[in-house]
Amino acid sequence: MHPEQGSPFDVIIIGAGFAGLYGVHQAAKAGLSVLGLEAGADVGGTWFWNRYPGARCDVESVDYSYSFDEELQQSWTWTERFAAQPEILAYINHVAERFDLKRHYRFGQRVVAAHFDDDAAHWTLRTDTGAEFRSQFVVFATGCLSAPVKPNLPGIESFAGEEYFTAQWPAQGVSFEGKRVGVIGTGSSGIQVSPIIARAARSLTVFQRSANFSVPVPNRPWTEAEQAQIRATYRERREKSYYAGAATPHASLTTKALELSPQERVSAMEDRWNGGGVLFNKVFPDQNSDLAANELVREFAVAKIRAKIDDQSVADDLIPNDHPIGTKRICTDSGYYEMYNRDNVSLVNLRREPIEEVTATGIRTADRFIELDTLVYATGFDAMTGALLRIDLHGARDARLSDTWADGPITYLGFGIPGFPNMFSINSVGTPSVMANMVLHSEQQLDWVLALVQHCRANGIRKAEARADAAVKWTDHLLEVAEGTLFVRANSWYMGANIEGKKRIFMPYIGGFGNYRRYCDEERDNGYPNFELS
Ligand code: N01
Repeated sequence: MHPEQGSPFDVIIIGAGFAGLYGVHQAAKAGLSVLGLEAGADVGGTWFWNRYPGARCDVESVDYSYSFDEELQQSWTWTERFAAQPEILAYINHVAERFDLKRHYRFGQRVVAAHFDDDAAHWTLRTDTGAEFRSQFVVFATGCLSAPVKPNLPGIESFAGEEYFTAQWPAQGVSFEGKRVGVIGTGSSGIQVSPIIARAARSLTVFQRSANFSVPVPNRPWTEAEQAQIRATYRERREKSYYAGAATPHASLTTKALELSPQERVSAMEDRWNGGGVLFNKVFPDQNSDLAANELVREFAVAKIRAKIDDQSVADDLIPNDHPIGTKRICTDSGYYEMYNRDNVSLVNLRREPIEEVTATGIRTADRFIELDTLVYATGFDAMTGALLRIDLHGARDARLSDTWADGPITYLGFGIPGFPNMFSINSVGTPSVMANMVLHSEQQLDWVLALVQHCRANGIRKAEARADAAVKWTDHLLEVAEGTLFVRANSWYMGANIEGKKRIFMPYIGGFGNYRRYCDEERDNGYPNFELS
């Protein structure tokens, strides 16, 4: 309840990650009564939970940061090109303190239910502590990769050693010294954490179900000259990013792969491989849509990977052969492949040798028993829809999100779900989100939603609900764009393929951040024609 009047808040924003914090700041600045609810004990979102050693961003730090305040971006100093989790979390805390945002939040409040009252036109949210909060508008800034999934392995509950999830890493850290450690999962998290464990542990066994491509992160401190240059041109850098494909100043070449000479192609790939991060997925404009172009990039990466591994039979297992390169998120690593040259590291290929059971003391595969003191799960998330679907969500006319999305998630521009008035999902299905720089993406999302909230308030509008036909059309459009790419060929979390029984559809909007932003601008500038305003 609103502390002063006992009346509902204007807006409740759920989540204290990059998106939620920015939303709370802008809402308060606009004079709205705003409450932030956060499941964690403090701010940080993804970077609060994923504290595993080696966690690092794959977008350059100077881009993966807020742009809304010139003084903030001029005064903060990123020490490294690709920031590590502690520095990103320190930045988020700095922002929260600088703009006095924590006072708007209740921490340790995981929203478990949200019900819309049609007559009163407000939402009632209940948290896991039993507390209830009401607001006219609700914004779910609950993250795309925030609903961790524990694997469903026989006997998993019987393991008597230490167990850790990369996505719920203890703040006090973990010692692997002298331990026999197993890591399950070889996505971005497993690939980042494993080399660090390998250096400390007595032994490390990596259990791999699917191989992934990884590009080395060429991390280093920014030089003072670079920092000065970035500060001097920050505005231009941001302007370039606001309507760019991935919300960063970087773009792919404009010439298609096969139209370049072999030397030009290699030089372009070398350049992007050395540039690091996710840039390697954007060398040629057609690498994610034309299999022949993709194959050139794949062959280049395979040669690079093979060169790092002493035992080529291990390399055979580590090189993916089940998806075009880049159609699953390319990982970024620091010494992942080289790690397999160590005597204390071994790889178990679960496709050949599946896990039969977990016991109190280790893992039995089809071929052997591996004794373990510690198990690390880097087994991923129920991506993009999981955080919302884990909440008991009832909209207008008793709509339930689980029913509305039974045949797959539909949204209008990601923000609006038919049947759920005054509720906005941020960085959701139907947005570029995970394909783009999440920080600028979050700014765009919250600016758009808060403009709609203010439009409603200025015009005496009690309810804003996405039109069902607009949501169907937008979802068809996003699937059509995806069908024109190779992304639909991979069993990726983008497709919902990592979750048993989850509807397979490509969830993010792959048409580019700039194009998406133009659709959003148009909707706003035309007075929200695809929303029912009443
Ligand atoms: O999760 P994942 P993640 N038995 O889903 C395996 C972002 N991120 O946390 O592929 C055995 O990619 C599963 O196997 P398979 C980034 O967007 C970014 O690593 O389903 N294995 C897979 O290998 C990333 O894409 C950074 O066959 C099982 C792994 O677990 C996203 O988050 C860092 C299993 C899960 O990989 C998710 O990454 C970290 C089972 N029962 C994360 N169940 C940066 O660098 C699952 N697996 C910025």
